[in-house]
Amino acid sequence: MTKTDILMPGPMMPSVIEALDRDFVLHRLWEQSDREAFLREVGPRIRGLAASTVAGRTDGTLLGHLPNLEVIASFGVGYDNVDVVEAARRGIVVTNTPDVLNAEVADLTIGLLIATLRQIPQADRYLRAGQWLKAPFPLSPTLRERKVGIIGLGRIGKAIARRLEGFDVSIAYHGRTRQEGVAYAYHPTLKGMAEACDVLIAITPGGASTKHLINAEILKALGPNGVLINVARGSVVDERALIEALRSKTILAAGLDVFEDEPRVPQELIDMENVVLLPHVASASVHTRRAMGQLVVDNLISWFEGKGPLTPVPETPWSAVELPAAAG
Ligand code: A2R
Repeated sequence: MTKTDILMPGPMMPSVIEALDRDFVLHRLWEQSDREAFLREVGPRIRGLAASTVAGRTDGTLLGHLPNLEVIASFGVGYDNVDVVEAARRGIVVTNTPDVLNAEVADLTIGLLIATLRQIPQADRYLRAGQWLKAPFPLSPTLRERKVGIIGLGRIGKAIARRLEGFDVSIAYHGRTRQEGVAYAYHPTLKGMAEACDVLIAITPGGASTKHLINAEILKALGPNGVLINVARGSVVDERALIEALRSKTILAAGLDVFEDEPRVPQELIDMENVVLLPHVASASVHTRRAMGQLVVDNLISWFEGKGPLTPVPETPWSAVELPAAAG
C-alpha cells in the first residue's frame, strides 16, 4: 500500500519526526533550498500537515500550494499559528493538543507567580554576585492575602485555580461567559476583575478576539500593588502599555512566559528588575512535550485510518460535518 504524504513546514521533536517517518512519507519543507519549486512538485500529493509555531503561520499562501490537504495537526493547545478560518473554508480539519499539558502549564504558572512575588531569580542573581556577603536580600512582596483573578478559566485555567486553592488566596475569574458549577467569583468585565484583584493571570487563547485584552486601562485598574502573570500568548497583552506600567510603577511586577514578537523580547523588559521573564517554556518538559508530540502523530494516524480527528479545534469543519449525524 502506498504511504500518505505529509508536509512538515518546520522542524518538530525527533520523536514526532521518527513516528511520522514510520507511517507516512514525510516531507521536510525547512530542508528545501527552493521552497516554491518543492511545493509546486510535491504540494498536490500532500494530504496531511504537521504544524508548529517554529515555521511561522500556516495560512492561505501555504494552503494554496496544497489542494488535496485534508488535515492539519498542530502542536500545542493554542493554534493561532494556523489560519483556521481559511482552513475551514477549504474543508480542512485542524487538530491541536489540548489537556495533555494542563498540569504542566499550571505548575509552571504557580512557579512563575511565586518567583515574581518572592523575587526568586533576583535573589539568585544577588547571591551569585556576592551581594549577600555585604547585606541580606531586601524583603520581598508576598502572595499572602492576595486576590487572584484568572482571565480564561478553561482547561488550564481550572488546573491553575485548583492549585491556587492550596495557597489560601481568594480566586476569581473572567471570561465571556459565567460557568455553571464553578464556585469562584465571576466578573463579567475584565476591568471590574482588575479593580477587585491584585494578581491577574492570563490563560486565554491568542488571536484577534483576545488581542491587547490587557491594555493600559486594565493595568491602571490592577493598581500599584498589582502583579500580572501572562502564560497565554504575547498578543493578549499590550506590551508597550505593560512596559510603561512597570516603569511608572502603575503596577508592581510581572511574570511573563510569552511575548508579542518571540523570541525577541524588548530590551526595556530585560533591563527591568520587577519582572521575571521566561522563554515560552510553560509546557516545555520532556514528559509533556512528548505527550503533545504523540497527540500530533495520533491525530494524523486516526484521520488516515478513517476514524476521524481525535482532538479537532472548535472551528474545524469536522464538528459541522458531525452535526447532522448527531441530530439524526
Ligand atoms: O470566554 P469564555 O467563557 O469562552 O472562556 C474562555 C476564555 N476566553 C476568553 N476570555 C475572555 N475574553 C476572550 N475574548 C476570551 N476568549 C476565550 O479562555 C475559556 O475559559 C478560556 C480558554 O479555555 P480552553 O479553550 O479550555 O483553553 P485551554 O486548553 O485552557 O488553553 C488556553 C490557552 C491556549 O489557547 C494557549 O494560548 C495557552 O493557553 O497555552
